[in-house]
Amino acid sequence: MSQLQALQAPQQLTLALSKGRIFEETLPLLRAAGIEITEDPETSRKLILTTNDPLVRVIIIRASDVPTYVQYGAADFGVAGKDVLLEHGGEGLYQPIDLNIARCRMSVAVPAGFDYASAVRHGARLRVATKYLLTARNHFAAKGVHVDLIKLYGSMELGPLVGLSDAIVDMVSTGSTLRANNLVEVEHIMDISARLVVNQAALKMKRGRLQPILDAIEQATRTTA
Ligand code: PRT
Ligand code: MG
Repeated sequence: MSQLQALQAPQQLTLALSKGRIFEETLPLLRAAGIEITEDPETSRKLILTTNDPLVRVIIIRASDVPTYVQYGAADFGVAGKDVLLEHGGEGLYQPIDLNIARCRMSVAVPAGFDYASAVRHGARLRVATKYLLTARNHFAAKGVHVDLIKLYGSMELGPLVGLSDAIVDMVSTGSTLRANNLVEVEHIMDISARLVVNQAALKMKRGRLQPILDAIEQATRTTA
């Protein structure tokens, strides 16, 4: 394809989403941009979903893989939590919109009887289990708390219950998972919400097609906030 043909060809867009809350909460924002996903990822095993717009498709991937697909241009844009973006680093990504969805907070939690404040005051070295190594390392370094971080991929809440760690760093939304496991929040690290991320090259090359979608989503985010 010549450069001129490439410029004139209709521009296919690929959007990266993860199943579950990100997918569910992104749907109304897409609808506001005139995009309806015509398949349900919960019942379909397909990894590429069609939409009412033949030039827009949606890929369904793990939440933590969304920044990677967008970074390399395998997806033009995607939706990912701030937690995931901080761990990824954001290289090659343009982050234009805080969608204000999938909201939660990142916190430090410990078993109910554990005196975290006193342990910290006495300079104890704490073992902390988390999926969020970078963010946790920055948090404890800024506070001067000595920690050994243990990388987990899920169910962080189990760590302190079986003696793997003294504390965890995880996402909290209603707090019911912590309560059910006899853990208490002792530090609020940051508020988390999902962001729309765009591949930097796609933003330049496909601006004509992308910008109206980004504008409609941004508008919808403001009216539903
Ligand atoms: O599940 P998977 O391992 O594939 O990846 P993931 O857990 O990263 O994906 P997903 O879909 O569960 O979460 C996607 C994004 O949603 C996260 O990156 C966060 O930005 C955001 N989010 C919002 C949450 C929560 N709320 C949340 N409550 N992510 C995880 N949780 C988990 C938390 O880890 C804990 O186990 O829910 C539990 C706590 O919930 P409460 O309501 O009991 O406090
Ligand atoms: Mg999950």
